[in-house]
Amino acid sequence: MNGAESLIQTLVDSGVELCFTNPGTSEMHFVAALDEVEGMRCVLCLFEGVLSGAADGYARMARKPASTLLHLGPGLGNALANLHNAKKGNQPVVNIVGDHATYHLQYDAPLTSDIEGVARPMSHWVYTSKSAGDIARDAARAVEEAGRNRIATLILPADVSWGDNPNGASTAAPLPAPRRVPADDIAAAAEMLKSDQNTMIMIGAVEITAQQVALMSRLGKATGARVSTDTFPPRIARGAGTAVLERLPYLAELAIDHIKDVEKLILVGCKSPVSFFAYPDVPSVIGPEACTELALATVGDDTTACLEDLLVAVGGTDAEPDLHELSVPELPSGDLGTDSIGAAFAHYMPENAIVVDEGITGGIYCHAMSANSRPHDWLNQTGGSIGFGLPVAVGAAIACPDRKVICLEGDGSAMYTIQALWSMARENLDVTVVIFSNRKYSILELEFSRTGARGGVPGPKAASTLDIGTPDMDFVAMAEGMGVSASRATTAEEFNAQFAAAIEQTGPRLIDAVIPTAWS
Ligand SMILES: Cc1ncc(C[n+]2csc(CCOP(=O)(O)OP(=O)(O)O)c2C)c(N)n1
Repeated sequence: MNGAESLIQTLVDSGVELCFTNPGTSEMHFVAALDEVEGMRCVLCLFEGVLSGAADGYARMARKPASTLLHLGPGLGNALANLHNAKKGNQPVVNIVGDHATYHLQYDAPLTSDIEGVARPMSHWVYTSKSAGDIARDAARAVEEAGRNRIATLILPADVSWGDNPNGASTAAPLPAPRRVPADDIAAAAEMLKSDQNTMIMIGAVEITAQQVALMSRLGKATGARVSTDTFPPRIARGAGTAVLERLPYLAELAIDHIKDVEKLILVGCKSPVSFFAYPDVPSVIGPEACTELALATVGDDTTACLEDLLVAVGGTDAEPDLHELSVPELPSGDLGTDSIGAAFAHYMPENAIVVDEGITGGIYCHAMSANSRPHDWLNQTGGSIGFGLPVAVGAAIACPDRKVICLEGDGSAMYTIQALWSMARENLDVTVVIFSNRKYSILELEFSRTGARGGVPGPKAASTLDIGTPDMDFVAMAEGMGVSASRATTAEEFNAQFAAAIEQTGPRLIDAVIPTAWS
C-alpha cells in the first residue's frame, strides 16, 4: 500500500466516503489511489470554491464530513471563502491539500507556497504529514478533529503520497459523546426562567432539529419566556408540524429593537448576538446593556438534552408546543417580484424539501411565506461570504438523493461559483435553482445608505460598482452551456408554471426569474 492508498482507506474506514476533488500534478498518486481503494465516491468540481461549499452542504445534511482534494496553496486559497462559511456554520470538513515532494520544496518551484499559512485562518487544525508511514495515522487524526464540527486540513506532500506505507491504513477513534450541560447550569437557567423578568432563550448551533424547535416552544409555553433562533442558523427544521419560534432580524436596528425589552438572555449553542457589520452610531452588541446573559450550551454540547433537562427543571413537561398548521399561499398572478416568487415557492414546496438560501434580497419573502408550507429543512448563509448557495446545493443533494433541493440564489452571488451547475448536471442532482435576476447588488444599495457613505447617495462610480446589468447576464444560456435545462420567467404566471414543472421533474433545473430590484 502506498501513502495515498492508506490515506483513502483510512478515510473510508473512518466513515468519510465522499471526496470533492480538483487535483493537480502533485495529487496524481491520490487520484490513482481512488481506483485502487473501494468505497470513496469522487465528485469533480471545476472551481475549488465549489468543492468547499459542496463539502459544507454535504456535512449539513449528512451530519458527517466529506473530504476535499485541493491542489497546493493556490487551490486551497480558492476554496477559502466557502471554508469560512463552513467554519462559521460549525460544519466538519476534511481537506487534503497536495504539496510538492518534501525534497522539492527547497527549490521554490512556481507552485511552492506556505500552505499551512494559507490554511490556518479557515482551519481549526492544520498538519503536514511527514512520511508515508505516518499518513494513515494523520488522516485518522484529521477525521477525529473534523468530527468535532471543525475544519481539518491535512497537507499531503507528493512523496508521502507515493511512498510505501508499511503500516497500512488506520481508523479514526469514535467520537466522544457530546457534553451534557451540567446540572448546576441547568438550575441557573431554570432560575432565570422562573423569575418574573423578561427572558428569552435563543438557539443556534450546528442544526436545529424539529425536536429542538418543539422543546423550545414548550419551554416558552411553560415559562412565558420568548423563544427564538439566532439570525442564520446553519440548518433548521421548518414548516407545517414544526413549532413556532421567533427569529432574530438581520438588520442591527431591527434586531436591537426586537430584543430591547429582554432582561435575561439564555444562549443555547449560539454566541451573544452582535451586528453583522459596524455602522456609525449603531451599537455592535444587539442585547440591551442591562441584559444578563447566560451561555448555557456551546456548539459541541448536547443541546437536545440541555433543552429536555431545562424543561424538567422548570416543571414544564406537560406544556404543549405551538405548532405551524399546514397552509400555503394562493398562486399569484401578474407582475413577477420577490413577493410573487415567495408565494409560488411556498405554494409548491414539496414535503421534505431542502432549501438553500442565498437569495439575499430576492429570498426574503420565500422565508416569510413558507413558515406554514409542507415540512422542510432550511440551510442559511451563516458566514456571510457569498458564492455559497449553488455549491451547498450540490453537497446537500449528494447527501440526500431522495429529497428535492431548492436553491434560492441572488444573481450576483450566483456568479461567484456558477461552475456548480456543471457538477449538478454531471451528477444529475435533483436541484431546482431560482436565480433572482434583479441585475443589481441590491443589498449593497441598501447598505450604502445605511453606512451613511457620501450622505447615503452614491455617485456615478459608486453606483456602477453596485450595478451588475449592462451587459445583462443570461443565466439560461449559462445553465444550458453546463448541461442544466433552464428557462426564463418574466411574469408570475410564467414563474408558477416553470417552478411547478421543476418541482415535478427529477434532476437539475434553473429558472432565471427577472425581477425589479428590491428598492425600485
Ligand atoms: C465573498 C464576498 N464578496 C463580497 C461580498 C459583499 N456582498 C454582499 S451581498 C453582495 C451582493 C449580492 O448580490 P445578489 O446576490 O445579486 O443579491 P441582491 O443583493 O441583489 O439581493 C456582495 C457583493 C460578500 N459578502 N462576500
